[in-house]
Amino acid sequence: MLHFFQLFLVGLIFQLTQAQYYHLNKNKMNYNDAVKYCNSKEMRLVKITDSQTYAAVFELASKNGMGTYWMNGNDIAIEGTWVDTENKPLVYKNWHKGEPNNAGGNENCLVGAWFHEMWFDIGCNTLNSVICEIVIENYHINKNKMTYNDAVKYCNDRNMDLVKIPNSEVNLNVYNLALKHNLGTYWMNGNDIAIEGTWVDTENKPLVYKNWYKGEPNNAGGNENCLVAAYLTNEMWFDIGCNTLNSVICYNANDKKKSCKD
Ligand SMILES: [Ca+2]
Ligand SMILES: [Ca+2]
Ligand SMILES: [Ca+2]
Ligand SMILES: [Ca+2]
Repeated sequence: MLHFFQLFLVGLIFQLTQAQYYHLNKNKMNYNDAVKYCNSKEMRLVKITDSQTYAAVFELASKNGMGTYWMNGNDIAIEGTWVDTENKPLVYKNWHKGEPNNAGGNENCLVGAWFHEMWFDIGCNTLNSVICEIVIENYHINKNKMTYNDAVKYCNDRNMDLVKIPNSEVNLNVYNLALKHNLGTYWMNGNDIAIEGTWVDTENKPLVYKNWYKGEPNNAGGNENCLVAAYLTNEMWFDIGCNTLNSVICYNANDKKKSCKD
């Protein structure tokens, strides 16, 4: 059991840098699987928009012994026209001398390598490590404190949802966003208003993933029916009165990122 967890922890390293939030996986996979892997964490394959971002990513990859790693870019649709997973042209490029060379007529995906601070085109079915990043523009953060119902409405008014936490990776992503914005306590999408002890989201779907703090949910005073996370206790959850006042994180669920062949 211990052995399994050690392997798990070696494979998944979460790193925080100044402006961006990254998740590294040293397991090697093809480009499409890398795109899907990141999307499954509500993240995306790392996008390099400028030289500073690239310097940060390269340093992170080198420090963690990533070898070769996918970055967000391909010329699958039109040879020589490099776009990201949202089909937007790559603005910043950092090709190694002589690259992209489309060797063998079939190098359509973007890879970085530890031994050189430059980019290569490579076959999309080759196997490389993965760097994912939080899609910050999918989140909207409001430090103003409000009740649970007001938080739900605040997000809905923006055509967003109060943030849902489907798994531990998203929980950590959201927690890191909260930390960066000094949120203190913030609402998440969950309540047991209708049936005490039965936790559902705003669509009345049961919460699958839970991350309660020790002794929680305790329904203190018989009236704690809404879901909150607190800065002080890392990324753990509490039930709390729905009329208490907490900050808000909304998520844009309508803007699911497309993987390059879906
Ligand atoms: Ca190509
Ligand atoms: Ca090449
Ligand atoms: Ca309760
Ligand atoms: Ca409680």
